[in-house]
Amino acid sequence: MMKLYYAPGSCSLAAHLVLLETGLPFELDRVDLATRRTESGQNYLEINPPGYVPTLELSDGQRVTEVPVILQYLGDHAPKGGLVPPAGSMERYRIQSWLNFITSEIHKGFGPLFADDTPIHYRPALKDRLRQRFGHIAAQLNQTPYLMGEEFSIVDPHLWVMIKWTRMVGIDPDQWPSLVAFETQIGARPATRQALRTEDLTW
Ligand SMILES: N[C@@H](CCC(=O)N[C@@H](CS)C(=O)NCC(=O)O)C(=O)O
Repeated sequence: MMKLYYAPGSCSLAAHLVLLETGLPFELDRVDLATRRTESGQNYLEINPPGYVPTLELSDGQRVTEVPVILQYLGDHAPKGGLVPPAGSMERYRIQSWLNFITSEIHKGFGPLFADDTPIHYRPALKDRLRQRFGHIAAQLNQTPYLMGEEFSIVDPHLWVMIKWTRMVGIDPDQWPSLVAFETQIGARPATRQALRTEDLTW
């Protein structure tokens, strides 16, 4: 069975959501990011040397790392398919552009806003940059219900976690009604409800 190493409410939630969407069997192992130990008693640095979550461990022990790659692995192996366009298609490159945009332009933009040691005067510029990036996302969601168009895909849970984070750092998503509609829609999916219960989140 596959295993996901995760920390509640972190970016690993995107992988947790997509795992549930696929219907594939999996187990969870919670990582304490302060001590780098897992709930099952392993040294997490031996599993993923940079020490961050998520890591997806396959049933044969091989490991897949980095959120955009884990999501694509899961989409490619979803028994019913339909969660990611086929490799080599133009649509696959399009979803990779979104995944990369979210991971590098949005996800990594949050890091300094969550850190206590970021100088206070630097925060407004960080938030402005993120607002500009979310504006780009909102422009797409003004046209289509999901990032890739009319159908839900692996990139939507990734985006959903990022929208949830905006509220934690004082960026008001209400300025983008299409983003809030998307947030409500993804938040109501059975997989999302289940993941939030399991991770004990009251989002
Ligand atoms: N490039 C990595 C980044 C993962 C990442 O930033 N994980 C955060 C949680 S959202 C983490 O574990 N941070 C703890 C640390 O870096 O020590 C990926 O895409 O998987």
